[in-house]
Amino acid sequence: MSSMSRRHLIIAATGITISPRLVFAQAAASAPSAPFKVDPLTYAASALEPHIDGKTMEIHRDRHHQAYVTNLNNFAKDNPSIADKPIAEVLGNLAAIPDAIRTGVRNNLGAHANHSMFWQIMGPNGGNAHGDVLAAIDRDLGGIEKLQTDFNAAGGRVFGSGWVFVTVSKEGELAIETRPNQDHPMMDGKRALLGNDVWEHAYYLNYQNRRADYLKAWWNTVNWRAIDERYAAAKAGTLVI
Ligand code: MN3
Repeated sequence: MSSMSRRHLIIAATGITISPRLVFAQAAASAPSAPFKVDPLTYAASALEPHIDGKTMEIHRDRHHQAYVTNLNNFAKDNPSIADKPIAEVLGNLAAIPDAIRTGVRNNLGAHANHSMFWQIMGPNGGNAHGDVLAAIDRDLGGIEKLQTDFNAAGGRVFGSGWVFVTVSKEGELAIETRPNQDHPMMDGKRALLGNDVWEHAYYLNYQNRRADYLKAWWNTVNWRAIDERYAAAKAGTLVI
């Protein structure tokens, strides 16, 4: 029996009346109506200028990412299990999602994972690659310059909308991979160390059709301290998004 129906019985038995507002508060506490949310930015929207302008950041996060999250919360009303399990588990087993919402969950949960990662790996004064991450980049991707050249080329080849990633295995091996639309490496049981959004909404206000210029400038926004943490978490098996 749910806590709501128990409460109704108690109320009926005692004759006590409680305000609708209290009932609503209890219902909200026992079953969150909006389990997905856009996390707060840890830096100002304008902090990445001139590489990414504040207006683009605001529209991208407050409208595009928020719209994906709103869609997810609507799916979760009738399918709470999509919010109860780790994102990697849901995205890693989309076949288990009911037919009617599978494509919607793929697109919107993929988008939520992609964007949550994206805001986290950027920031002002992000420093440079060093330590274990740099060693892995040297070993697997031919060094930082070759990584950037190859990553930008791969991002440039994405036809239409999609993402370019550096994926990381549990052993710490790195690879450059792309995905269409809002697909995420977690759909293949992999993890993203970092990734860049090459949907036009990520750059169009400032760069118009010049995706190559955006891809090149984007490296100035990367927060290598966050990448260090993600790399360690990936090897420990604790990287959530
Ligand atoms: Mn986007």
